[in-house]
Amino acid sequence: MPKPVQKDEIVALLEEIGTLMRLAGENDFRAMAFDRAARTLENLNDDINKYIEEQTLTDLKGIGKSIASDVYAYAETGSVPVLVKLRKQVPDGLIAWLGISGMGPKKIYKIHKELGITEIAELKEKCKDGSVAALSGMGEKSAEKILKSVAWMEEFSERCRIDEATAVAELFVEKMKDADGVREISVAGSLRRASETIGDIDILIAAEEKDAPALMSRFTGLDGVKEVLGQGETKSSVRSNEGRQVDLRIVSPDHYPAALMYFTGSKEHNVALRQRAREKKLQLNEYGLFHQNEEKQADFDRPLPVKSEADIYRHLDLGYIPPELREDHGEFELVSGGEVPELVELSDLRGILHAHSTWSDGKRSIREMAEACMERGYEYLGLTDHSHTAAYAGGLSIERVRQQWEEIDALNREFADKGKDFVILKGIESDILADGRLDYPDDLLAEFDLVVGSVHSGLDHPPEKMLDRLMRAAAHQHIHLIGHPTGRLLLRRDGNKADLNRLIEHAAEHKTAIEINANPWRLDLDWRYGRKARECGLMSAICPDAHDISGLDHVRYGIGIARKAGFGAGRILNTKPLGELKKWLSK
Ligand code: DGT
Ligand code: CA
Ligand code: CA
Ligand code: ZN
Repeated sequence: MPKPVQKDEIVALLEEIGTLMRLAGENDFRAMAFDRAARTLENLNDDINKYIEEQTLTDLKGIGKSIASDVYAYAETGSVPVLVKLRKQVPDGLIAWLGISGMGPKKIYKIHKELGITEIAELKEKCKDGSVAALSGMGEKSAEKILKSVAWMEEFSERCRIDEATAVAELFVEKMKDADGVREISVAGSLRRASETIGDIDILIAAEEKDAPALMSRFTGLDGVKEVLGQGETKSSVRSNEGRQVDLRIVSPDHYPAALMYFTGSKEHNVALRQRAREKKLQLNEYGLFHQNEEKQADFDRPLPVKSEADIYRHLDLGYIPPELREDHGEFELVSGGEVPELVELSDLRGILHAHSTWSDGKRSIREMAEACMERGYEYLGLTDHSHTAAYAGGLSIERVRQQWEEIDALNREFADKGKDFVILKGIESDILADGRLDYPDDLLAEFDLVVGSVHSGLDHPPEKMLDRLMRAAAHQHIHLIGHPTGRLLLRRDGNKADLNRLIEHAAEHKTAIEINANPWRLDLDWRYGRKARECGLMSAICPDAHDISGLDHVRYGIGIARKAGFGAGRILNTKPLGELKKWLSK
């Protein structure tokens, strides 16, 4: 019996075969057949497993016998002989060349074959010494372009952190929003969805057709633009000074709501929405929502009235789905029946938990951090410097802890005398030791207002051992909050592989919260655990882990992740007013 497969998985499989065939220098017609089949399946609305079971894939236009049997083989055995062969045949080094912008598989194969090289370092050399320029169909210009693209690739990985993308996007939006003819402007794509890493930045503008050319020229001519990658009437792409790709699309005001929805994605969310539309004999596309004609296509003369994204969702009997949730990750169940989940917002935060001062590895004094919190309108700061074992980060000895408390008491007295409604909580970020114990003896831990437990050493422990450590810590009578549970650094270092589903169950049982570390390097707990956390009743907190004043503002990225996780304010400890928070911490 074939195992059930996902359509996406088969599409990716066929695409990989097509690409590898070209990299292997095989007949382009054969490779194209795989691309065509991938496109066909991508657009398939029925369950692909039905076609596999009945062996009727060849009924679909664009899928021939040989590709169909590859798919059947995959469903039956989990692998495809032709792919296994290709993976062996194509040198790994060449695959990396696909990341060079402007280098397609055919060009890669040609250079590889004629110069006998497989590594990017070799490619750079051959571009510099004139060998690439000497190839037929190439030239000085092509070689230079390749060198430039390789330099880009090496300097900027393809994806970036959300704080980097946000800074670039805000600059572009700022410079475009007041231009003549701009009716509406928004970021779209993964940035609007608050994804943890961003590929390119998408910006959408609503404007009349007559205003579009001037807007496009303004965009491609902005100061922040280093290189224009492409300029058209409705779409342009540029490379920003920081090396990020920014795409701008201009649509007419009528099309704006549907276009915003389309270009916000995710692709998977869009696919599910279009399917839902078809079930109602409607067609959804980037222009709007339309009735179907006899050919089951959009009848552009019969649009449904749409003034906003919410209207589109309503026509599809759905509540408004906030952008952060649009990942086809359970959001449709969340809003079925027209209910809209109330997700936590930045303005719900009452205080800061998890921040450092010069007492350990922070850059600012306790007073400076507290004053910055007050300026931002917060009621409390849960100060959590590092514990003793974290010697590299200036972790506090027991004696230093007591001295720090004196300083905190003095500051709190001063704030009270001045009539300021602000309190510093005595907290600690205690290392979770190799065996799962916390740093410091229990009687000292008991005296803190707030105990965060984090793993900072032995990060490479195997998953079972790591889970054990975390579970032991979560069950500790004096811990309140687990810090950055996987320890990942986005785009730089993978986190531990402990089974977080089990940790979440266990932490919820012991009334220990797990933070969403809002530092854009971390964003850990990952939002994908949101459903599990909601089911278990896990509490969380949006923690900046600030080591400086600017770090406090990272909570905005934590809000994005909490919203992606489907969390309302009630699940976030630092939305509680001080009195309620203290009550929660003391139980
Ligand atoms: P990124 O840039 O990799 O971080 O991720 P996105 O989601 O921003 O992806 P991007 O920039 O390629 O496209 C922006 C949105 O446009 C995407 O989320 C959904 C929509 N979109 C783009 N291409 C397609 C497509 O082929 N099919 C569908 N359904 N939607 C697409
Ligand atoms: Ca994008
Ligand atoms: Ca894009
Ligand atoms: Zn910390």
